[in-house]
Amino acid sequence: MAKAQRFKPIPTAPVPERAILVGVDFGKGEWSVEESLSELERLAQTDGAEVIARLTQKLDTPVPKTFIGSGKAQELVSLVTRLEADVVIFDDELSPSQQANLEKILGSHTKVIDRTALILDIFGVHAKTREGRLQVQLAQLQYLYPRLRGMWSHLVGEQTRGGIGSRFGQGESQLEVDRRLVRKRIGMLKDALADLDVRRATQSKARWESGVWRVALAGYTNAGKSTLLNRLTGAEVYAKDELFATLDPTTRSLNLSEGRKITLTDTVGFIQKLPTTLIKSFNSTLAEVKAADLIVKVADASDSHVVKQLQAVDEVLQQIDAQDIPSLIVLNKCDVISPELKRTLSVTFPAAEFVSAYKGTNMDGLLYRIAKEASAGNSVITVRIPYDKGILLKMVHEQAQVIREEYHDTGLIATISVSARMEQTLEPYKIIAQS
Ligand SMILES: Nc1nc2c(ncn2[C@@H]2O[C@H](COP(=O)(O)OP(=O)(O)O)[C@@H](O)[C@H]2O)c(=O)[nH]1
Ligand SMILES: [Mg+2]
Repeated sequence: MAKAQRFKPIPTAPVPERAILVGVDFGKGEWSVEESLSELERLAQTDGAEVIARLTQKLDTPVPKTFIGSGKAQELVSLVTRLEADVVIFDDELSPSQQANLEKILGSHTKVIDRTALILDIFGVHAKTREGRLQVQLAQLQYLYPRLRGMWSHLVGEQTRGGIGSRFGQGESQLEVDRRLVRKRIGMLKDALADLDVRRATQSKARWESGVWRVALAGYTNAGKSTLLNRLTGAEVYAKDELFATLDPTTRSLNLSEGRKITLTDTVGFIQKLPTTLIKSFNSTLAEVKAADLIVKVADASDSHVVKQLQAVDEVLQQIDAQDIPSLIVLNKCDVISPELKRTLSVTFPAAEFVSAYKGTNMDGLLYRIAKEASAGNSVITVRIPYDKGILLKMVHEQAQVIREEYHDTGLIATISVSARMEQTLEPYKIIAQS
């Protein structure tokens, strides 16, 4: 007889936390405070919260003690009480003391976090690879470290609360919240990442030497980078209508129509106000972007902020010193935009390629542009490659555009169009063309 089924409680979805968003209008920057708060709302939703109110204030500079003015802070207190909010999320990064002061004013039942903490929390959930997780942990601990005093009372008082903005550090025992241990852990994470960096650099050098041309997909979060990688290479990267669905870089190879092999890498998405600590700790992920021969900037043409999103992408590229790498703008999701919008966008971005990664529209056009970039700056050389240099023969056939080839007793004599990098590798085999 079958065993009696053991009773299992039906799992219930966690009750979403009630969040109030706070934004300050400093009268500068590309994004209005409302636009920036709408994005913060999406981030909060991604992290499992329900936004119940927004509070904004116009200021020239943040108020040192509480970021917002004292009158506004009182307004926030009554709003929190009236609406029974669990968490207050500031759109800008709070200093540790501002955060502590606000928590004091709001009382121990309300968490105070900022955009950075929220993004770090989402990253913690989405990082899948060892390297990704180490990077997120490092960023989280670096963020926590100066805030430990505040967090300490928080954790002691409300150990069962959990929820958004508090998942990182989850499972750590009280002892581990000790500053000294955190410092030690930060050191260990840095060491582990440095080891991985060395390995990545070795792989990257090998790829460079093999002459494989590399394309990195960069772009705002949710622009469709992962969908595009999947479409072009048949990869199965997680793609979802969510902010920061993918964090870990994935590289796949792809054959261009002329037979040449290139690689395509999907990386972490960008966002405006991306915390600098995060950019720093995502060094190894972003190294993939820095090492690219071409950066394909993927943008969501159907988003009303497409222009600003591309600016934010350029800002991050500048911060990681990748602004001089050749790039190409791809306006994605063109299946859901009107012909009028398409016309307007093609005036704003005359060199952009319109595609739909989802439908597979204009993939040929995009690949043609990539191939053209791949052979830009090429020169035509003639080489003689002995037959025992199998790797070089393979390289010529896979990486170069062969214009003419003849098989002689002494080796393959080929006239090929190659990049400067490959010309350097083939330098010892160059011969003067006879024609
Ligand atoms: N309509 C439409 N949706 C798309 C297209 N490309 C991606 N998406 C959707 O946009 C969302 C984000 O895509 P994803 O590839 O995860 O974006 P990523 O954050 O840049 O990697 C997903 O829901 C995709 O299905 C497209 O060409 N058209
Ligand atoms: Mg993605």
